[in-house]
Amino acid sequence: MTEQLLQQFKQIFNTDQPIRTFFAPGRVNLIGEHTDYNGGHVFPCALTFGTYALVAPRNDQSIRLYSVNFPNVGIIELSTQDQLEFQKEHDWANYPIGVIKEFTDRGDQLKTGFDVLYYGNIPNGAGLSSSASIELVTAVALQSILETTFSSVDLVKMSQHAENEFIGVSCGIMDQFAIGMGKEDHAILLNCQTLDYQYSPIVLEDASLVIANTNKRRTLADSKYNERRSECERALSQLQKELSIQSLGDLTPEQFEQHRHLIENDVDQKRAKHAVYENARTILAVEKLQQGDIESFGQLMCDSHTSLRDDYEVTGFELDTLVEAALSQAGVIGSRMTGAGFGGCTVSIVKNDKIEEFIQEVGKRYNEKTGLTADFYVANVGDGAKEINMN
Ligand code: NG1
Ligand code: MG
Repeated sequence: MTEQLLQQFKQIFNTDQPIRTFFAPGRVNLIGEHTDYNGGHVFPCALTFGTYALVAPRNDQSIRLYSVNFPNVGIIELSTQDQLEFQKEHDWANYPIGVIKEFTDRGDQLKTGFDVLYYGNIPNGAGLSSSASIELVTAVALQSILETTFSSVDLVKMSQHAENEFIGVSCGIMDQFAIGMGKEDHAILLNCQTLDYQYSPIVLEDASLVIANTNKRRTLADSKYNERRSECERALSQLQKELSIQSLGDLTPEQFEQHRHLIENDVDQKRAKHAVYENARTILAVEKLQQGDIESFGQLMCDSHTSLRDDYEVTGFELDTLVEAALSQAGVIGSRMTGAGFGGCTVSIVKNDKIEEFIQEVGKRYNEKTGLTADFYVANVGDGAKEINMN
């Protein structure tokens, strides 16, 4: 595959400059959903599939971007002198262009132009963060080409800023952090308020992580995402009348129960309840995992799904069907939706000797109930964004 990408690069850009290759993974969040923008904890890990970027410098001021995944869009051509702004016709390339702008906004002049070819093997729009993957692969590539010295966390923040300001998606920091900072065989417990983090080895003994894609397009995800953010913000501001807290992530479930009456609207109360309890669940789940208590970790994953279904209301028929089907199988230790919800993927912990049966049976039940076909991936936990050697 990599040799093929090199050939394609030479063919498309017609260059004999040295080509360097970078990779950024996708991510899956194991627990801690819709807590990042509420100042709580998340527990994601990087995957081994992701986005490749092959990069070569040019002798002139052109920047040329091409994605193997979007051949119809063709080569997007810019100049290092351009005022970079979001343009609809740039399509997917707005993600890298937003990151390029982060560098130029910090005074890092683009001394020469460059060519970049992208190839990604993350299912699009499935909640495994293909967008953050493109952002981070661009950030690490530019860092090398421009010889800048931003820290990895700086590159994470620049990528999130590009998504917030250039793309206009007001996401939290989880995706970019997991992808920029990931570590093979580890998940990251991240406090999204302080950005304190801790790597935790994923040791599942005789079990694996299995991702299932509903293949249901997440049409509601963007609008409902922003709605949930405002519901939580409203709840927070009402709690702040009596409590000096900065975010919902500052509250324990006990404190929340004592003060929840301050939240006027019942719906806002349920949303805030999810954020507070999910944060506590995440911290507890990581403790259990570190103690080798995978059963309790799995149970907390299931509790997370129930809370996302009943209190946060971001699951939907497809995700609920996949999780129910998963939990009816032997050898399943835990199962939940992952990402923003409304479609996208679930993640389950499944005993290795039951995986084949799991895929067959869950796939069958899902298809019978929804008419859709799910895709399954046994996930390996890989490293964060980095340069790779293609030889
Ligand atoms: P996905 O599912 O990757 O869109 C979204 C947010 C995260 C986080 C989760 C919910 C974006 C790009 N990312 O993830 O920051 O809030 O939902 O936990 O919107
Ligand atoms: Mg995205």
